[in-house]
Amino acid sequence: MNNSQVESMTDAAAELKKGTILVVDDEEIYLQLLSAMLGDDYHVYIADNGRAAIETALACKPDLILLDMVLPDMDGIHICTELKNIPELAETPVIFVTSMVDARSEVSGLQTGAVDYVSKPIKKDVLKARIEVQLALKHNRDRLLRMASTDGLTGLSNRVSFDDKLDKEIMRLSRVHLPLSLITMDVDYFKQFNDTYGHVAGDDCLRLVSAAVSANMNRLSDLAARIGGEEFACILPQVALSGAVAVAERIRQEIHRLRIPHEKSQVAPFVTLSFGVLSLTCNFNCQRQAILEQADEQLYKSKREGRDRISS
Ligand code: GH3
Ligand code: MG
Ligand code: MG
Ligand code: MG
Repeated sequence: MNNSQVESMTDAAAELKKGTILVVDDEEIYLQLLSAMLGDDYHVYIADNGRAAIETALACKPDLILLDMVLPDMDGIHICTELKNIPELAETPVIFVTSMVDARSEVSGLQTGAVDYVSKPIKKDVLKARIEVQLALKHNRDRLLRMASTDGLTGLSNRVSFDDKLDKEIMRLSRVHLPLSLITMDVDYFKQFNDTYGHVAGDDCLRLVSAAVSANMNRLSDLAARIGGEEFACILPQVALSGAVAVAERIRQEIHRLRIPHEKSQVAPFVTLSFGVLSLTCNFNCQRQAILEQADEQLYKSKREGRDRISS
């Protein structure tokens, strides 16, 4: 077997690992024991104090945390409480693994939000079985959350997650003095497209348009959504009006390049989109509904003035 075969086998073995687990314990012997016990099946990270636990969790985004109760800098209850207050980690399941076997400790551990409580000395098979249960639950929950926030046809965010994100960004706008931009888009003469080429081709067209929209989202904080039948929108936090208009123009041109045939369009022999762009600053004391109405006004201006254009 040559080196690259060995490497690809190692990669394959790494791929087969069933998740990432962070082990937090101040005793070297437990860190070693748990790493050895879990290392073949999971990616294992370790931390020997509370601060390191939180930093490592933020960096490695584990699927599960095994948490000791007694640590030098903060106790397990305190660490678990902190984890639950960090949005990116709040949903990460925590299992206490501890020699504190009294009922009061166990109750407080569970009340803090831990999903399970396992006592030391560790029974390998029992701990592994409990880990499996929690990872399976997390896997299912993640899948349901993804499904609930994704548009089934295009894979973009759906209306619910668009509204959630917009509400969050509006709240942030009142605290942070940075602009927030919104692009709304609508396919031109799409009813005629469906009438000419059929509903299946219409769906394919919407998928192509979605891919072009999503390819132009540059930052992790940007969000592209399908907010109606043939209507799309992007939320661009910390982007000023000129930047958002530039993004809209790139999407408009990308759609042109696709040259999706549309012989009944009154704009061009291919599919085009109309755009509305709106930029908000902290002075803008608005509700989501009012903001969307203003974005729609811009979009309808584009429609009125001939379609395949951007109004802002
Ligand atoms: P305008 O240029 O003014 O936007 O005209 P339009 O024909 O695009 O607008 P209208 O609102 O009259 O029609 C929208 C069409 O989009 C009608 C509907 O059948 C179609 N549509 C909505 N959702 C879907 C979908 O999921 N798949 C397909 N194939 N068509 C859809
Ligand atoms: Mg300890
Ligand atoms: Mg429409
Ligand atoms: Mg339309």
